[in-house]
Amino acid sequence: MTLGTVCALLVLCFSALSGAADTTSSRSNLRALLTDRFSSTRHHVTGADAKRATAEYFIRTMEDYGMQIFMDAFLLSDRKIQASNILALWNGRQSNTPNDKPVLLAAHYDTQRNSPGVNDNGSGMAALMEAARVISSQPCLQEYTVGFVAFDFWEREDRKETQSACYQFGCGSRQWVTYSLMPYLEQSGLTPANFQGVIVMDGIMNYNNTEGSQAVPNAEIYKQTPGVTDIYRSSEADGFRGNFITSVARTDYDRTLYTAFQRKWNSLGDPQYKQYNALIPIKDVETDGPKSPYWPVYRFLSYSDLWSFWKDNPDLKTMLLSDTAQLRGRMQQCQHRPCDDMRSVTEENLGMLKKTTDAVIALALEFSNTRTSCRDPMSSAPASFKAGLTMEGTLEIDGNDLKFKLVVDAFKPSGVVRMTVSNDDLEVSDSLSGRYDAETQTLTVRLTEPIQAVRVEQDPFKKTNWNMNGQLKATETGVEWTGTFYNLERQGHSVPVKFTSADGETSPQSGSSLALPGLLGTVLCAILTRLMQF
Ligand SMILES: *[C@@H]1O[C@H](CO)[C@@H](O)[C@H](O)[C@H]1NC(C)=O
Ligand SMILES: CC(=O)N[C@H]1CO[C@H](CO)[C@@H](O)[C@@H]1O
Repeated sequence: MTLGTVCALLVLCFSALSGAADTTSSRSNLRALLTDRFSSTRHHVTGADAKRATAEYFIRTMEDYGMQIFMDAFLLSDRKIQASNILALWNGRQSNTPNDKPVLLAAHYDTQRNSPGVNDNGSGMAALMEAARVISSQPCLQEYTVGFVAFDFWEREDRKETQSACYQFGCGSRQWVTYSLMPYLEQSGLTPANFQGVIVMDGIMNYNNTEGSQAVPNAEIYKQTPGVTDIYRSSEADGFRGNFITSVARTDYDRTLYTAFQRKWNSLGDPQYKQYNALIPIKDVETDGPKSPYWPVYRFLSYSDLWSFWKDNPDLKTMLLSDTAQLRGRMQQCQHRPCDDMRSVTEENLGMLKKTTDAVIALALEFSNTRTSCRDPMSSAPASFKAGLTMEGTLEIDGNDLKFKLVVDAFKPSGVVRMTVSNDDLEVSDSLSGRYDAETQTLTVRLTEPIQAVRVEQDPFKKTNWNMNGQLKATETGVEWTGTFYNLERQGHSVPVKFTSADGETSPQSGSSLALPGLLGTVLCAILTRLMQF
């Protein structure tokens, strides 16, 4: 091996490795989310501004993480009250293909009329957003899609209330599963069997280690209910302390979810926080549940957004994480009341929220097949590919060659790329976001916001499939991106595209733009070269 080869290998080696990204949540972020974002009533009548602000904050934050946003707007109460579910997609290598195996995390962002809803369900939303931050900062492009969905209108109301909406629990999630999830799977050629499942988080931070703080109504029935006896016995042996998170799932059909969650939980520290399963040994809970002698227990367990998934299609794998809500400690008095407030944010409670969030993150990273090390996106990309770069290219649309301009708005260490594509003559401009895959030197971008309006005649999900994908190469004058533009709305129309950095727009800089790891390799080489000369 020549010295040159050794040097080349060294540079490659040092620039190849991405620094291991953190895979755990931050306690202070969780606290800040609860304090700053989820501590005032988020209700369409009594807290409309706060609710709107929460939705906007969720969208802005997820966009900033490089995710694709899909709003599902719908109307309730004789079409008078507007509602919206929000989905943020962290797309992987197999997204929008029949090889995808998506996994979803979910929570609801609305509250009851008179409750700040810090625990219910600010805690689920805080976990959802913190998990999104950690997962989207991983530099290795994962195989499968991870979706983060914030549901509107979980909470139901009495018709007597002024401007009431949603008279049955889970209006938002029922709407979403039927009109968003199922069409989304179908667009990618997926069936519920390809869907790895959804984790619904709802009230997950009320920890109480006081003996007897865990209430168990109808203990005689609970004790002998199949799937629930274990949690009853464990809790009894521990003096009915409210010190655990419950995974509610169906014994056989949701097994992959609750076993993985338990595995992740047990691998984390802080053993004072426990985890138990409450299982329902029925697949089609809506149809077959009522026939069971234990129906009152199973029905109680399924009072959450998970019901919307099971109801729509029993093949959708679903698990709920819950601190048992109004059955524990203070929440016996505060559930859905004004006192579900910042008093919930204690160090002990944050500890349980953090452990739950970390187990969920670990599960999502495993299910999406996110590797912990890979080539570093920034140092593997052509040196002049960075924020501010302008490229030009032609796109064939309806037989016409149209010139488009692409501006790179951001290129992050996680490989996230945000761009604006525009055509001045047509006066169109769209935000794109995607990832640079250092392993294959491929850049894939999608429309950032496929739709923001109430569903009309067209199927908005087709727009999630709009993408541009191609190889990114350094050229003498800058960068070239060659690949295909794919638009499902046009019958799967796929056309070749080529964008090149505009002349004089960028000068390929070597030294200054070398990433630190690459620089390290270069310096080592120089030293090695010196040594070899002696
Ligand atoms: C724990 O539960 C007990 C019994 O319900 C209650 O009196 C106490 O206030 C709770 N402690 C906290 C910190 O919520
Ligand atoms: C504390 C808690 O869990 N509150 C509510 C959160 O949302 C679920 C439904 O998704 C309700 O059942 C809980 O009451």
